[in-house]
Amino acid sequence: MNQKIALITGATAGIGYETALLLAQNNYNLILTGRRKERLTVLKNKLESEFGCKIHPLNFDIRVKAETEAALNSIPEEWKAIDLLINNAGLAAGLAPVNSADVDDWEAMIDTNVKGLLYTTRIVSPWMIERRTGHIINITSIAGKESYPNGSVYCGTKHAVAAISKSMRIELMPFGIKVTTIAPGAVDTEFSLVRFRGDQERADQVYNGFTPLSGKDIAETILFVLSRPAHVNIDDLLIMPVDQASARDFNRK
Ligand code: NDP
Ligand code: 8X3
Repeated sequence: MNQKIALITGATAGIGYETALLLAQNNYNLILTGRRKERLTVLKNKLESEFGCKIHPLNFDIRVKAETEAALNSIPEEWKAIDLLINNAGLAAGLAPVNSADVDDWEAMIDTNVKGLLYTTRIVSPWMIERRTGHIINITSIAGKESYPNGSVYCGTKHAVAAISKSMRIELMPFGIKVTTIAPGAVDTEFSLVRFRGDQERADQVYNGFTPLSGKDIAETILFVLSRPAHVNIDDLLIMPVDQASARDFNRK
């Protein structure tokens, strides 16, 4: 029976899904969140039957404060001893300049990537403080280190998460809580399909001519971060495909 508890936001696809798969095999019971309830149910059944862990699925839209608070506060007492929070749920919506971008896309990104992360952390971090232990991993991006044209708000949200994480690290240090940011370059997940509203051809072009990172690569990186000795924290980790040297420079064959 697994011993530790992790909460992963956005576990129905991509990085969150692969991380759930790996942590289930590495001593974690998991609280898994997302809007797509059916996917959460399938994942729960798979992980419990294959790896003998316990899964507590939570189906809510992280943009909606009341929904997020209600879902997280409904977590049973025995599940509140959360050792690890992975703030992963996020998206890019559209790729357009400030003068013509869709304002609703901006709101979706800010509400999910920044406000959703804050709502979640606001509820879970006091539980960690009470136990004087915990680890919070925030998934930022190369877009949190550089800004690229037509990505002002996505880049802005990831820069915001990087800044918020730095303050969190200082605030939570006295309680022995580690805060890590992981900033990936291009990862082949549903990310681009979501960004381009289901346009598979356009999404595929993002990863054309080079080998992108996979969700599994990021899951393994998370496991590396978690496997450091108790006195060591990886503050910030930038991980890129070999054929990507910046947010905009790719070696496409
Ligand atoms: P995916 O689209 O594959 O997965 C995104 C996950 O976030 C899904 O599980 C989705 O669940 C969840 N999510 C999105 N919006 C909401 C919402 N409103 N409420 C609840 N859950 C939500 O993308 P990735 O796995 O690639 O993205 C994970 C994180 O990694 C994001 O923060 C992204 O910004 C970041 N990232 C991604 C990179 C990439 O190239 N792919 C690179 C750098 C960072 P559901 O739809 O079921 O709600
Ligand atoms: C996702 C990577 O460069 O497409 O965060 O914004 S990028």
